[in-house]
Amino acid sequence: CKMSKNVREVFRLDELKDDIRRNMVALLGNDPRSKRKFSYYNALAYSVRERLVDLWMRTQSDYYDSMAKRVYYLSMEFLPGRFLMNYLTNMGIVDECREIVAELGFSLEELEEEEWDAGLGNGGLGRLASCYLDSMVSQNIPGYGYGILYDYGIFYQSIVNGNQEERCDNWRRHGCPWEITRLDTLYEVKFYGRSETYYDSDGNVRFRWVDTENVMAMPCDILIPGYGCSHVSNMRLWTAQSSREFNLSDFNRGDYIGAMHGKVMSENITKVLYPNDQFLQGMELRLKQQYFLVSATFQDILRRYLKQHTSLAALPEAVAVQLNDTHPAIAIPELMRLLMDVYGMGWDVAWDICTRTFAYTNHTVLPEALETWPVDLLGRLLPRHMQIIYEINRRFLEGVAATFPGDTERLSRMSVIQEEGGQRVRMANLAIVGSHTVNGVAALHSNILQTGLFRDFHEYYPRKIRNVTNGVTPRRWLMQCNPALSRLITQSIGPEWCCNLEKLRELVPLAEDSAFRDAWARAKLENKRLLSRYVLRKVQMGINPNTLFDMQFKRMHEYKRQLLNVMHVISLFNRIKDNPSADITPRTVLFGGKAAPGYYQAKLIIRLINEVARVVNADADVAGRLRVAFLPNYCISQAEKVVPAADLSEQISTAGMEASGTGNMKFALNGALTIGTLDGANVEIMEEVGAENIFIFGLKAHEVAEKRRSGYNPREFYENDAELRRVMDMIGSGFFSPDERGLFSPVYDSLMHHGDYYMLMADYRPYMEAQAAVDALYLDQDQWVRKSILNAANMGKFSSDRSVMEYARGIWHVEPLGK
Ligand code: 26W
Repeated sequence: CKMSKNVREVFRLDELKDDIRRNMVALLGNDPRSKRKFSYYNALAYSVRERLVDLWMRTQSDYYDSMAKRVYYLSMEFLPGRFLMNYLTNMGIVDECREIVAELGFSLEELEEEEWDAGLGNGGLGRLASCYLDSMVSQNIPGYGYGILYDYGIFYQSIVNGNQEERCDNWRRHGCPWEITRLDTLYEVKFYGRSETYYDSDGNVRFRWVDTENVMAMPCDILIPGYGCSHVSNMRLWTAQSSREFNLSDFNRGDYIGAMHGKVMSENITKVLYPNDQFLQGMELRLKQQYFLVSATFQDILRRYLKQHTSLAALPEAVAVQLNDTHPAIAIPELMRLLMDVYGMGWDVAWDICTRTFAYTNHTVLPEALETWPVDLLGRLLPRHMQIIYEINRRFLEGVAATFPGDTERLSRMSVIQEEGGQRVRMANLAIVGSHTVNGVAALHSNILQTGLFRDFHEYYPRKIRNVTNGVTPRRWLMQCNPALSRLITQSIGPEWCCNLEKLRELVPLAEDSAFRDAWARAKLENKRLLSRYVLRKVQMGINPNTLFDMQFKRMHEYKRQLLNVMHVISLFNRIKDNPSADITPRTVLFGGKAAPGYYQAKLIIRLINEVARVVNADADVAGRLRVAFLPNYCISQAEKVVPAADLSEQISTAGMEASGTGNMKFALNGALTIGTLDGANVEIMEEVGAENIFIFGLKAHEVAEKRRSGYNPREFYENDAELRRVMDMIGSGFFSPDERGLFSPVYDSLMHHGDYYMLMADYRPYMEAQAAVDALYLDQDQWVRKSILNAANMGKFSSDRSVMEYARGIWHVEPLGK
């Protein structure tokens, strides 16, 4: 929409074909007559990228000249997915490019498939970071993403005999044409050593960090074009390089290899992404990764700042740093250290600068995901930071004690140092104390932070904890992934929706127009056909596009309750077996998601899905009415195929546990109806689309909390519900694992004997009833399609453009740069 008509000139499209051929030869060293798709993909990628470099440099000098305040989005994870179509979409040259590629003898789609998905994150948090970069640069907000360039991203998942197996994701093995490596920019990052006191020339006590082991950080930039390309920004990802100096003592002893050993080991820091989400594994290497990101990033931030300023006093006016969860929270003591030890400031001045610079986003309330680091580990790796953390805490607790005299319980709850069970640093407490603003990611979640997890802090700092509801970028998650629907929407209401998603409201009246409904249904069917072909390719299974596509795609976790979905599937199976001629709504139930490699129960649920699928899909009575499949290796590029094809989106976490969810937004935006609990952003989705257009069921967050307090008895539901009892007994007795009867006992036991922490038993019957309502509505296609339209039409709020503007105005205090 914002795109100027002269893209042909701006991007020299007349020369694109020649450039592709030139890059085939000059950059790739390939014969231009070769017909290898991979070579053409690369040559195209380089030819596209080179068209953005000028615009990127121009954007950077705009930032510089205007002295605009810049946003630094610090994240241990980014999930950008594939870049090619995103660049073309945001440059507005998809159609032109398709033609050019066709003249070279390829389809754009087949070249797109040559790209390896950049999986530098686990799930929601990483994808959110990438959506926010797209929205920042598309709205001319000067911002950068800072992260780590892992050699190995999230593992590649394959399914072997029904089980998840992990393979390494060697995503850069064949090179990555989007990376711009800055071989000449290197920063030194220090570890270990000790903190030493000395007196400066004025006789003041000062600290310095000495006898350190050093590693070099090298940046690699990936350009991020805004929609319409008026601005191009970048994410800067760091890789570890061995330091230039030798270990002299080894070297002098003639131990050349010994001296090299340490150098080689230091490059391990950025080797691999930790594949746990929502689970902390307190590994030293992980803490090293976090500090590596933070140290390199702050050297870069201060270097850039000091090009234009002589004093650091105005840092908070020029720099806003957003901490994406606590993973980069070591930045708080790091900035204190830099300001005091390197730039000579006193504590109070430094602390004021610090707290006006940082803001922290919390993404989870699960206790096992909250980061704490043993004091002895942190103190050994970062001795000076440990001193600073103690001092931050001492001053902080002094303030708390003055406000709440005598309340020692409160002091111990709020302390940055946890004392029970060996001293540990609570990173969330540190992040709250060191930030001016803390936010949750959906209204319900932020409320839970204020009244639950961070209640003490909310009482102490009544305005610090706020809400910014998550969003997703409509460019990737509608325009790019769903061309059929995008075309229809643009034909009907014009093209502005992709930069102003609220415009989708103009579709509301069209829901009553039967011709429009037909066109809408055709677009959905087209997407379902495409997905069916993909499913056939991936798992050699035919699925029928005319059935209800029921989808649950997200990380495997007990709280997300994929198991509840399986229990519904088993119940449907039983109903069909009991009454083979029953009139039931034909469904295809699809699952996808990775389990953390060490998460036994989540892996067992993957196995259960596959075994249930085996039984169901082989049964002649069921044929044509129920199919189940688990699609291996869920990732961004798979999501782009799955999301547009969904009829029903499963968002069924135990209320109070899913901070927001963003898959819920993507599905609804693409016209899926949601079946879900009142959890995370589902609450706000219901408010936007209307309670009559969504299937809400189950316990509410406060009811879950009450039940936990008053004693929850899952067996009661088992005893009073014959259908549930039968499902549980089938799982427990080995009906789905005849060769290994006890295989699924742990699943059975977790619900029946270990307290059913996630309350599946309580929500089973309400879920079954909501699913029955789904079945009934689907039979009335007119009504279903109407509601599908109303869902998409009312998703305006969930654009990441809105979220980013809320951060910009309310937290970062930055304005879009005028153009
Ligand atoms: C230390 C291990 C670890 C790693 C990642 C703990 C926690 C995480 C993330 C914070 C987990 C995560 O991705 N949370 C998700 O964040 C999304 C974006 O805000 C939300 O939509 C999801 O509800 C939330 O689960």
